[in-house]
Amino acid sequence: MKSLLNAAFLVSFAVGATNALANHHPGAHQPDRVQAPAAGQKTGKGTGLIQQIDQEKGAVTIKHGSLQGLNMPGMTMSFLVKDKSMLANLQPLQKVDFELTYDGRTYMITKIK
Ligand SMILES: [Cu+2]
Repeated sequence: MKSLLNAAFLVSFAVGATNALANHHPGAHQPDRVQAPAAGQKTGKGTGLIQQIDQEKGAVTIKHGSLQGLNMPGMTMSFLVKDKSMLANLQPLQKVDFELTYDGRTYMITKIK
């Protein structure tokens, strides 16, 4: 009985975590143990149009299509880049292909061109 309750608890937790990920703006911080086992860091890739570049912050705003691997629909949002030098050759309205990681909290572009 106890394990059944635990299972139900975990399932409802997992559903909550999945919903948060689908919205991709999790409201509350989720404890690390809630993350799917072996998920760790996820990777994804996508295509989009540069909207804005923030050299100081090391971020780029991209109007992107759905992201492969990350369950994210198309939208306009800001991403951090792994290295600010990656922003050097980018300009607004440029079409880019990019790869990124998601560690449960932060989306980080690792490749963009
Ligand atoms: Cu997005």
